[in-house]
Amino acid sequence: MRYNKLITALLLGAIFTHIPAAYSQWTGPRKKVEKRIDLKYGPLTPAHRKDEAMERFRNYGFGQFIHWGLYAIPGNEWNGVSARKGAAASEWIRTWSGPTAPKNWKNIYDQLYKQFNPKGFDAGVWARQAKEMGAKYLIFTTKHHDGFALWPSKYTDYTVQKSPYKQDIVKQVVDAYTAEGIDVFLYFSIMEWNNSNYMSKAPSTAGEKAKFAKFLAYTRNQLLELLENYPQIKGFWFDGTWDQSWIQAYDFTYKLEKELRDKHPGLIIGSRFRNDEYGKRHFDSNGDMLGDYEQGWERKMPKEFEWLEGRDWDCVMTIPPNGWGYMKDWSGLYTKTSDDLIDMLMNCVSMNGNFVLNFGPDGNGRMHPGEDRLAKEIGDWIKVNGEAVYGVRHAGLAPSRLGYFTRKEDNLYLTVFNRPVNNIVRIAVPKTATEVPVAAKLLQNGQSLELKHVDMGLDLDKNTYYDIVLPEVYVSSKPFVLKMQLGSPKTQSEKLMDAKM
Ligand code: FHN
Repeated sequence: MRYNKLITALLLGAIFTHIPAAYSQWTGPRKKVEKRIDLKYGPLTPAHRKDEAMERFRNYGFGQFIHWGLYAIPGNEWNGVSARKGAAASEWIRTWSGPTAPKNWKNIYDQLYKQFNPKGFDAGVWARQAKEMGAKYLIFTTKHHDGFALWPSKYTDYTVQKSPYKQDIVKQVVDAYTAEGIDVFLYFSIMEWNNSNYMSKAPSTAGEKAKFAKFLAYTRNQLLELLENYPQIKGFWFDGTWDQSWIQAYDFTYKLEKELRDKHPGLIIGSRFRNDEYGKRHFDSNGDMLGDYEQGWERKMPKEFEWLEGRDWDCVMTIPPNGWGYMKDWSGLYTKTSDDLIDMLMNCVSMNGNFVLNFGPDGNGRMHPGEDRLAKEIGDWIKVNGEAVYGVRHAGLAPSRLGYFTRKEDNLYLTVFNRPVNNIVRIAVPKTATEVPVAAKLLQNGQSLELKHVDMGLDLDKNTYYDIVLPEVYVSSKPFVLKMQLGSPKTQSEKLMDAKM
């Protein structure tokens, strides 16, 4: 295949930077294990699933995350007092402590469900906005760490059914997004702060073991219930799986993952769900990924494509520095601009990842006005440039300082963020490449651009160059995409003698 040939040639020409020998986190360059060991609780699925559902996941490019729950009511403050310095994030407001925390705060929080009545909520409005923004999938919080279920779960009383609102929110969201052609993944926190059967440490006494066994049975029931109730969903996005109690339950979690997959063929589960018998999370003791995609890129992304070693991944991102649930007050915080977010989006897709942007609607079911504005700006950009975003793959070229490369079939895209002052966009291609840019245009309006082969003849340089000339009169206040047609090289790079010194 021509595509493969180009990739190989380009990869051979790429400069690989040094990878440090050891890296302790689950994100970043990884150390190869020296000796593989026998594991009973390793991966249940192949490293690179080839089925249709996973191919679809790879083609999403852009998704929306929604964090919605009781924390939307306070919106990171209470009676005019900000929780900014007292809680880790807006959706963590139940943990508010220190001098600013209201008296009896946890009790107040736990009673918030009696006020949950989002009259302004219309799942259709959210779904249409997401579609206009260009999201191809949604990750929606069915329950966060507080344990409040947005669906009428049979297995707890702490659900939306007990609130004045009463109706099944998960159903409305799943139906509305599915109707707009947006795939739905359900976020599910294992950890529950106010469930009396939950504990963070590994249960040790008989009493603790019995309690935690109840919690595990409850978790299983809820997950099977979600699959039963919402069969359209494509996957689960698990969270809150870092406590020792869950880590020690590896036999249970292994069997549960199997059961969920058997019940729902094609189900996609990321690397956060479970660990092996040695407590290794995301990647087992042999370094194999535990799940279908890397799920550790939260508010961060890989510096180099090579770190990913071909794995699938997503990057989930907040608009404020941190804070996933509604934050009434954005003042005094840097909130990412649409340029920041488009840059992150293109960075992700250029490395075969999906970029997922988080929204935190308020207690009435409306998005923050800042989110509305960003959704519109991103959507306007994607409408013009989506070809460079969806269904694309890593181009196999060394990174450009001008922007990000993506590739689809015989098309190479460069999304330009840094326009050169001389208006010449220079693209480095290995001299051995069998496919090179043969034509170029502006994706925005189809205008053809002058393309020249430039053989620099630099000693020790394995590249040859293609220059695209930007018309001086072309002005863009946003990143823009150059679309190149790939074909056989028309001219060969001259063979020059290496300098003898
Ligand atoms: O603690 C949560 C946090 O509130 C939020 O839900 C994010 C989303 O990725 N996940 C957790 C931290 O990893």
